Amino acid sequence: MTQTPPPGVAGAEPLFSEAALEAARVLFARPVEFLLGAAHTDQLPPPDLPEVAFAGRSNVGKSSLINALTGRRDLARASAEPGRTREVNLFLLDGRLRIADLPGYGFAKAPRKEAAKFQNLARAYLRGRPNLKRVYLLIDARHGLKAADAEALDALDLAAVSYQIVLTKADKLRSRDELQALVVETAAKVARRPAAFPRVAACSARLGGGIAELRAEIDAAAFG
Ligand SMILES: Nc1nc2c(ncn2[C@@H]2O[C@H](COP(=O)(O)OP(=O)(O)OP(=O)(O)O)[C@@H](O)[C@H]2O)c(=O)[nH]1
Ligand SMILES: [Mg+2]
Repeated sequence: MTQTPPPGVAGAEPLFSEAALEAARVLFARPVEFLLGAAHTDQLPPPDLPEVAFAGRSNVGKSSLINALTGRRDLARASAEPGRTREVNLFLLDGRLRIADLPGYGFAKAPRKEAAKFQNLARAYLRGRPNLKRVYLLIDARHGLKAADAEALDALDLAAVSYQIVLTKADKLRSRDELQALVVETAAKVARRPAAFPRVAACSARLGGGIAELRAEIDAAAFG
């Protein structure tokens, strides 16, 4: 199958027009505020605004990516200690888009057992948000899709929530070719999953690669 290489990868066709990239840049430069951390789904605000959510294994870079997208250093709390984000943390961008930082999965003393559970709170959130426009399922580019991620993908497919794979920490790979190969391989792995978005994104929160394009992806998913 053919698969569009990730933005910033040699040979990639531009995915978004200059106008779309600029509109998304402007959106993400608007004021953003922390709304609340919900330990239970009944603490969530009514589903009256479009929402996007960031999910993935502990330490994959969810909080760092939210900071990179919004250009804020410490909006979402990022940490070298896995399992840092334990609640559904909601942020409000420009008074019109909510962004959810979900607790990571796969971190426990018995990792396999914990991974199989895909955190009940995140699961409940994913099932119960009619305003959820897309979930960004983050995968560490050094590891690729793992068995533990299959549990999360299954949960998303079951909940019929549209989700897009985002390869994180792209700066840790040795070359663009390596990244491109991983994008193609990952896209093939999710091709038959009913709720998976066909395009696989890649980015580096640290160096900024792929961030402008991911902003445009989010803008399109939320308001397109
Ligand atoms: N090299 C590199 N490191 C990154 C990148 N993004 C995040 N990190 C590092 O990865 C670690 C985890 O990042 P977080 O953003 O806290 O990850 P998280 O997914 O929110 O983690 P939990 O909340 O524990 O589930 C931190 O040490 C970050 O500095 C990236 O793009 N490149
Ligand atoms: Mg976090």
